[in-house]
Amino acid sequence: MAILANMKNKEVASVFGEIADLLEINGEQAFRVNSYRRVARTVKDLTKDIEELSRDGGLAALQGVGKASAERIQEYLTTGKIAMHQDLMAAMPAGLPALLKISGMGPKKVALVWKSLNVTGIEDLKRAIASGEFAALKGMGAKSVEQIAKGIELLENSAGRTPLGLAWPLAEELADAMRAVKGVRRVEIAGSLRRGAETIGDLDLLCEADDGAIIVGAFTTLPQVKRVLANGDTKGSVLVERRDGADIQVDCRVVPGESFGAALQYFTGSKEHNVRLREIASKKGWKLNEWGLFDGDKRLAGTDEAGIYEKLGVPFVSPEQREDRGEFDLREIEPLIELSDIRGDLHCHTTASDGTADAEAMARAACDRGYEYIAITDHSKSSAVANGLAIDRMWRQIEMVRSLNKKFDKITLLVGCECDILADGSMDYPDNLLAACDFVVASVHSAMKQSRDKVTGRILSAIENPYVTLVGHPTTRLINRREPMDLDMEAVISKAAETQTALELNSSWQRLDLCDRHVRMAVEAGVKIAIDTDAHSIAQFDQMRYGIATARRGWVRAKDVINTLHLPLLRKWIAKKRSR
Ligand code: DGT
Ligand code: CA
Ligand code: CA
Ligand code: ZN
Repeated sequence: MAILANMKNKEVASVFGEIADLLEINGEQAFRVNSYRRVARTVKDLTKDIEELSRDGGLAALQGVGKASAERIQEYLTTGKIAMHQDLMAAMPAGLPALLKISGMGPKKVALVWKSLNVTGIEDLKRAIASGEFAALKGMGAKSVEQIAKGIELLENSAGRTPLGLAWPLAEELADAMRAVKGVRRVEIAGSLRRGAETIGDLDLLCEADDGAIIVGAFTTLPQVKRVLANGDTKGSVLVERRDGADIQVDCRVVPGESFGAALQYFTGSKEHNVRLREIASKKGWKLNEWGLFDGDKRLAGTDEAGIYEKLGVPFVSPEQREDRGEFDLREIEPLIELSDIRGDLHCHTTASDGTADAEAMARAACDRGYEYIAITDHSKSSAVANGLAIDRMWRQIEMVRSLNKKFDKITLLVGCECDILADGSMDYPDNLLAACDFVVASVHSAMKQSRDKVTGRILSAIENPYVTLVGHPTTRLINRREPMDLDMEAVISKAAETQTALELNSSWQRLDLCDRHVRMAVEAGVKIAIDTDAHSIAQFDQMRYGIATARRGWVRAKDVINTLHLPLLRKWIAKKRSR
C-alpha cells in the first residue's frame, strides 16, 4: 500500500518537474519556473498519500502549493494528466524534451542549442557535437560537450533495457495474473530476471497447461497489455507499460508438464550457459533442447530442472550463477546468501538529512521486518543538496539516536553516519565525531570525474581511516544514467582486505554498487560485504532483494556478509579495525 501511495506522489512530482523544465526551455522567468520546482519537491518529500490529502482538502495547505497548483494536482489525480503540461509539450519541437534525458543536458543547455543552433532532437545534437558547433557556443567548452557526448552514448546503449527494480514487481504481477487463468497449473518467471540480472531486455514467463492457444489468448488479453506483437499456439509476445511510462516486451510460453523443467532450464539461460550444457549433452551422444534431454527417442529427463543437471553430471547451480563464469568447474555446491540471512540494514537515511521518515519510524519499520539492528546513517555536512548534518547537528543526532534506542527492545539502533569522502580524500567529519559513532559509511558524492589516480587515492585514504567500517556505493554509478568512477578496483579491494574494511553492495536498483563481478572479486580476496538498502523511505527497505540477487550473481555466501552476523559479533567485527 505504501509503495502504491508513493507512486502517485512520485508521478505528480515528476510531471511538475517536467513542467518546470519545459518552462525553463521556453525562457520563462525564474520565479515562475521555481514555483513549479518547489511543488515538485514538496510533493516528492510528502510522507502522506497525495490522493488521500486531496480528498481531505489538504492540498492548498501544503508549503509552496498555491491555488493554481493545487488545481493542477487535482487535475492530474482525476484525469491522469495536466493540460498545461500537454500544451507545453505540443508547443515545442517533439524531440526537444527527450534531450533532457541526456546526462549533462539541463533545460538551460537545451534552450541554448535550440535557440542558437536550431537543434530539435538527439540526431541534431549529435551533428552539432561532431561539427564542433556546440563546443563553440558561448558558455560551453570541450569538456562539458565531451561529457554530454558520453551521456548520449549511455542513453542509447541503455535504451530498451529495464532496470531490475522496475522489471521484477511487474513480472510478479503478470505471473500472478497468469496463475489465476483457468487451466494454468504452474507459472514461473524465466530469462534474465530469474538470473537476477541488473537490467532486463524482456520478461519471459513460462506456463504449464494443456491447451496452449487458449492460455496464450488469455495472456494477450490481460488488462496490462498495451499491444500484441505475436499470438500463437504456444507462445505470445506483448508490450506492457513500465511504472515509468516506457514499454517492456513480455514473452509467454505454454508447455506441457513433462517438458516444464527442460523449458524452464532453456528459457532461464543464459545463452552462454546453455551452449555449454548442450555441448556436454552431445558429448554423451544425447540431445538437450527445450522439450527435454533425449537419448535418441528415449526421454532421459525434462519434468524438472534438477533432473537434467543430475543426468548430465553437472552441478545444479542457482539461476544467478548460470553465466558461464566458471560454474561448470564447481566440485561442490556452496549455498548462496538468501534474503532470510540478513539480520539488519546498515545504511539508511531519515528526515534529519534527505529521508522521508524519521529515525523512530525507520527503526520501527526495520523491527517489523524482523531485523535485529539498524544503523541510522544520515548525510554529512558537505552533502548540502542532501541536507547533510553540520557538526553540531551531528553531535545532537548522536544523542538523539542513543536515547531513541532506549525506547526499543527488539531492535538495536546503531548510531552512524554516511560521511562524504571529500575531493581531496579527507573525511567530511573530524575523527572524534566519527569515533563517537558506532558505524561509519564513507562515500563519494562529489568530484566523480577526477582521474583514476585521484578517485582511487580518495577511496584508499578513506579506507585507511580507522573509524570507517564501510565504503558506500564504491563506484557511484547509476544504472543507465551515470558511468562508474574510473576506479582501480583491485587496489581498493586489496586495501580493504588489509585493513578489514567492508565494501558495500548498495541494493538500490538504480545503483547495485558494487556490481556482481566486483563483489565476486572482493569476496574472493577475503573482503567482507555489507548488503544494505540506502533506504530514504520505509518502502525502500524492500530493495534488499535486489542486492541479494546481485550478491548471488557474485557467488556471495552468508558468511561473506557482515549484516548476516548477530549484533554482538557485528560489534566485535567493527571493533577489530578500530583497535588496530
Ligand atoms: P534479456 O531478455 O536480454 O535480458 O536476456 P535473456 O537471457 O532473458 O534472453 P532472452 O529473453 O532473449 O531469452 C531467454 C533465454 O532463452 C535465454 O537466456 C536463453 C534462451 N535462448 C534464447 N535464444 C537462445 C539461443 O539462440 N540459443 C540458446 N542456447 N538459448 C537461447
Ligand atoms: Ca528475457
Ligand atoms: Ca525473451
Ligand atoms: Zn546513503
